[in-house]
Amino acid sequence: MISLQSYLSSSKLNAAQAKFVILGNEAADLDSMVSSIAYGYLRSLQDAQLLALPVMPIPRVDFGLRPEAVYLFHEAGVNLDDVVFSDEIDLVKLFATGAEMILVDHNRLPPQLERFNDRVAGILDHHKDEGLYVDASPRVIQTIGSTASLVALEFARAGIGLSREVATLLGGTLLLDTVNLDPEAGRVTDADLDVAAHILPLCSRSQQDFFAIMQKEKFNVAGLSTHDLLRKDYKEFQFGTVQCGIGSVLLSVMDWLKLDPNLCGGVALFARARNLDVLFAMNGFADPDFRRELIVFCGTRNDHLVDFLQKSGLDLTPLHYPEKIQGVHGFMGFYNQGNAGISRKKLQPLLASYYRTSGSA
Ligand SMILES: [Mn+2]
Repeated sequence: MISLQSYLSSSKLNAAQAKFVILGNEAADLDSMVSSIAYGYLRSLQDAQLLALPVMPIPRVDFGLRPEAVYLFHEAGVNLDDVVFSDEIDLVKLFATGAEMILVDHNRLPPQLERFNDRVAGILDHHKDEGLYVDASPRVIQTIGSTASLVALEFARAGIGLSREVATLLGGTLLLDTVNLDPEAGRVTDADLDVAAHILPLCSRSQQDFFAIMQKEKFNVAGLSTHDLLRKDYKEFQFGTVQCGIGSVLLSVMDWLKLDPNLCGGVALFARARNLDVLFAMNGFADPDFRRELIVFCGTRNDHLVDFLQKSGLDLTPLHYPEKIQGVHGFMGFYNQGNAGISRKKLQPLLASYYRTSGSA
């Protein structure tokens, strides 16, 4: 059996001939990157001629913004020189020569790739099913803690055992995504537990140690600017004519202000540079239990939007310590989000329904 490392180096070497590009979501979180690598590897084990190429959907320089991924790739023995990033491959050219795509950890292409909708050949995901690409095969969209679990299940279905490297990648991701398999966090499912029971014994560290390191790295924001914190785990959505960005930011507003006293200016600049009508920062942090805060930045003041979020159950309470900016910069609101269960994955469909009925920013 070819090793994960040989698979990666040979897929990079033959990148220009790839028949399948395995692509995670644009936030390029750990689940996306790990799932694309592990699933590409599985497909190549099933068919050595297939040339399935995992592409990390971020420029190489941005990989360092994800210390949990830096750690886990190293732990699993993945050599970064053998990983392909979005700025190292001409996807347009690949698709023009007939390559197809397999989406992991999302089931709708971001706006900038929508012209390749007809190239989506397969999906493995755990987000809300957008009902697209109905002919894709496989088309597995399942409520589960992590796409990494779905990939592990695909290995099992294929009757292919997991090496220590692959188990480490999938196991570390599963632990992080399900907050150490904690039912209280509301992410873990029975299927994840089955997967964990199977793969964690194959990893080189105990579950507790492994999770503790992953969690520490995930929340490691040393040296990051406001710009970096916003783009580190960022997705953009178009709702009608409304351009909306949502960054997931892993520290409290108070800690963010300590890192960057000009937080407001930085958020406004980020929104302007991307022509956003609205920008959310979803702040999630341990205090010691998991808590959320929400920053809403709008080009023009929009009380309806906040009212809508309130009616949708976010349980928002205004936070007063930063000055609101109004006027040329736009309008910025800071809130404690009492309902910590509403993540970006849940906020996005709420916003889609809001803009469908309100029709404007
Ligand atoms: Mn995921």
